Amino acid sequence: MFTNKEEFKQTFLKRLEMMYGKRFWESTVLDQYNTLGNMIREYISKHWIQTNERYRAEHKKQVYYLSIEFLLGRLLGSNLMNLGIREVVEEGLKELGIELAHIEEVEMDAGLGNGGLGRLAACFLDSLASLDLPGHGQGIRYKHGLFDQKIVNGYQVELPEQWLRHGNVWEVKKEDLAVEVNFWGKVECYEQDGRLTFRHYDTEKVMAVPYDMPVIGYDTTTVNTLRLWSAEPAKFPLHKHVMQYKRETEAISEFLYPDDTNDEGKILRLKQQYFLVAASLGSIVRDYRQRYGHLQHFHRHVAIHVNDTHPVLAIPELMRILLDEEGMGWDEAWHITTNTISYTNHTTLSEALEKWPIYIFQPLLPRIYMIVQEINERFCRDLWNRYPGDWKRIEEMAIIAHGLVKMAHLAIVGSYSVNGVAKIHSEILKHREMKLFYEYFPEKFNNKTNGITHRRWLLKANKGLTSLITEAIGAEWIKQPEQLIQLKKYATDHAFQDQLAKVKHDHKQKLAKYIYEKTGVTVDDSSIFDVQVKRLHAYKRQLLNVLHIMHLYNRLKEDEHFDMHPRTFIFGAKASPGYHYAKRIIKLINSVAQKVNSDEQINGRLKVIFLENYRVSLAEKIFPAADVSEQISTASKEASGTGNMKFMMNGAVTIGTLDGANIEILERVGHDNMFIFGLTAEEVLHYYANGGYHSYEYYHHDQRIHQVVNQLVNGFFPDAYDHFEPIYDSLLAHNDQYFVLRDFASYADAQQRLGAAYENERKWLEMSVTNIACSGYFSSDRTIEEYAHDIWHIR
Ligand code: T68
Repeated sequence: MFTNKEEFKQTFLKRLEMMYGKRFWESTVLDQYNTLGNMIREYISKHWIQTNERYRAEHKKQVYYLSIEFLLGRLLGSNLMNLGIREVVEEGLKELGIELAHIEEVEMDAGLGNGGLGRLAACFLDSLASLDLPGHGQGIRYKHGLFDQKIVNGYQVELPEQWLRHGNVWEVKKEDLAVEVNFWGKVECYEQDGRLTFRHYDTEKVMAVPYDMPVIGYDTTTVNTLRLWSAEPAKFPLHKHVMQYKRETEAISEFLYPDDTNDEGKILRLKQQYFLVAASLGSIVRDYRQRYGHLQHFHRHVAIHVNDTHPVLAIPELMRILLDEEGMGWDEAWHITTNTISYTNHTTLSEALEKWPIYIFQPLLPRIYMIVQEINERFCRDLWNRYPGDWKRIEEMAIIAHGLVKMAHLAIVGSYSVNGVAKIHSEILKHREMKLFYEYFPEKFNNKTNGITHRRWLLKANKGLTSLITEAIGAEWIKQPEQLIQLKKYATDHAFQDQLAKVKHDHKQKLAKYIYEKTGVTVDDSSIFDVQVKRLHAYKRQLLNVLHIMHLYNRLKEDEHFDMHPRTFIFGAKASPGYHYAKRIIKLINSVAQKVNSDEQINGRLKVIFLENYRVSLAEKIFPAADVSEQISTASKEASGTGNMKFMMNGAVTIGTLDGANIEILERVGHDNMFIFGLTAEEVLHYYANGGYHSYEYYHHDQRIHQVVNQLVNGFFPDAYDHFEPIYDSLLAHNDQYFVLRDFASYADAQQRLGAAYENERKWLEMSVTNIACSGYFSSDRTIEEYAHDIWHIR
């Protein structure tokens, strides 16, 4: 391939001509991007093959991480970095008169996910490969990832996302490895050689075709695989309505999270889940049979991890294979299955816990449903033996009850490990949400605090900070991120602080430029960049942030002596298309932005920016430029959060509640380096147990709250008519479920402390350095080492 700049240039030019049949000077940036991608794939192909051969030869236990989402973002930059060829390529291209950065910008994000859960899966793949661990991803190759968001008149508009429009250089289609997946049909049961045998027939067949993407480790020859499945019609469909069959089949891998407010949508989602599971297990088992012949020791060589409940059908599907295809008895099959599957829970919000109506489940997956019924009956029998007569408990724990299949219950019963994603979250699971299960299976429950890959979120996104750190403490931290703690000795070092300030300021300038280009608003790059970027959800309380901004605005208008360091509040958030309340919050943020940004009287001391279409590639521009990280969820609601870690690692200081991983950040940086406010989880849960609180009292007694809440409905926003009434009602008529008004005063106070702290630049920089120094623990390398050691038992 190429070993130096000259060779790179030669190869690049030749490859470009070969691929596109034109001269370099005629090529587009897209041609150049595809050429580069193609060269990299070739560059790593040997290592990709060798990695698989090595795993096979060494009989290594393999982990398969099943996830309905993989939020990868762009791959060119991270692949070049992980391969250690970024400089050669960058310089080579420069000599040809092109900027690598420009080429990187034409890559479409692989946006096959919503938020935290999907991005976590992507970080985990990066860590697995970088730690030379045999772990692979399996997911769905959605034709359209999460929608593109446009803001029109302040409202969110959704457009279909088109990441495959120009093809995908990173994937290899493997038609020969397609797996057949069966839906609908009938099951017959007969006796053969003295045992009950089941036959699933008259089914609708779908071909699952794999597209493999290489997952390239950092500074290593390990290349793991992310296998994404695409749904295609069977070659010779024996179907009455061929066109309809074709449409319905392709729909399976068309969209991430189709609307499921109606039954048709629900069926499609359940189809997607079974499609992922059946295709993944089909290919894992086929591979395994080729190597070992029989499946009796399957669990010793394979670990299957289910990311939330979406792939939990892996449990009955593995049972089906072992029972119906391998002819095993129930007990042996159950032993293997429950020693193969492990499960991560990502939420305690009851509305997010999946439950499938039987009338949808049973006809679509008749054999799988029978197996789930059998699992349920056996489990309930065990419960009866343990808790004789305790019907209430058994009813609460059953997998099937009141016409619903409870996927979280199935996950716990059919796996050997159940983990939460931050300490507090795992405790809430054990002692509240899944209390009964914890009593019954205490040994299954454990915690794995989330992490993020420092390679994408620091090395790639913030090269200035990366060099600065390495100059100070050497480069070991890159392989051992917990070494970042060495930076603590530089926390009060003025020279180091000054360089850090410069790096931060450079990023703020760049982001200010981006903001201007996208929104036409000028922001002051010496103002405090206070950022809240995440999915829009009531519990994440973007509303608390925006009400406080309205309050600051009111003060600036009313009190000419009010002295405040200029602030720029930056938001990025997509709302689920059917989540109307969340969409109104987006409109509110934009209405406030319009009002504030155009008010000359406040003289630019306050600006509000909503950046549309928040996604991984935009996040990489935002985190390095942030001064303040907003992590203000209602305590007990945010399972972990991972944005909090990305901000911290880039030197932002957190204002946040005692929720999710914020608590573990606080344990490391201490109250001197973080602004904590609000109710604790215990207080919130206590309120819930006692019927909530009286938001009216806070509205009546706090003049600031009174004013901003009234402004939602009194014509203060002339462009929004009565559009904010539901927000007003959520706060007053519906008793403010998320304690926005309850936490307002405490939040405003924390904001004031933060503003005062920013005035002392030395002190602020000390806080910033301390946050970076303590962020190593939150590398996903640490998280993955814990999974590998405690759950998967791989080396
Ligand atoms: C997030 N969950 C948690 N869910 O909210 C966050 N859910 O606290 C945590 O840090 C992160 O997971 C990683 O553990 C999600 O992102 C979803 O996106 C989701 C999607 C569909 C159904 C349910």
